[in-house]
Amino acid sequence: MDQTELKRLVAQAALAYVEPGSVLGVGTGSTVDLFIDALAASGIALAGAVSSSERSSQRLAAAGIAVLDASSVERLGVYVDGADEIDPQGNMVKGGGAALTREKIVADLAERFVCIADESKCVDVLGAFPLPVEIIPMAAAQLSRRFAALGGTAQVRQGCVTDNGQHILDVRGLRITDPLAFEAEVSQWPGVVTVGVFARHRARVALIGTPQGVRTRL
Ligand code: ABF
Repeated sequence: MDQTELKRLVAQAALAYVEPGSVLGVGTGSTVDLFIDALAASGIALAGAVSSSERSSQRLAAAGIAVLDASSVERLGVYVDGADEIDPQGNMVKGGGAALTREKIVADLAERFVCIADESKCVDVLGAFPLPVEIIPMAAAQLSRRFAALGGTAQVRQGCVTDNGQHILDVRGLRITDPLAFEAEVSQWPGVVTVGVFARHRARVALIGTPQGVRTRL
């Protein structure tokens, strides 16, 4: 099975966590694209979806699923989203798709984060994937120096402006052994909009696509 087939497997498996008639939180990325397609084909009727990006909003609308504003809901039962890395505790690195800020906003509304990923995303320690950080452009140099002090090499993602009109730093060379502490520390640095470590909002359910089938980690 190639990576797309593994992604399709977990996208299909995530339907089991979708409550008919509910408002669903929907993430961003190619795995989520396949989840939206599976949702459309399933016939499950939703009250609507709260989306984490323009990309997902367009795909949801094309599938006939009403896209609701995040401010119109108080709580979501489930948030389905992918990841760039996920560790055994459900901590994630996210933001390869430049949607990390709205992903964390929607994840914060949800009772349960259901992560859908192929097995290539599973790691023991976060950091091999260049850590995405959404930043205010004027802080780029100072934040790069702060990451360098932690052993990281930060690079502004060329040609990328987020849905929020900000920039992304991709930070290579980090080994994030305490994701919760790292997320808390970096989140308070001036100029950081969102750091792509999801520890406070870790996945409660992880559906991992493998050639032997879907491995579910609760
Ligand atoms: C999104 O899922 C992003 O945070 C992350 O980069 C992406 C994973 O991408 P894909 O599903 O395309 O592998 O939530």
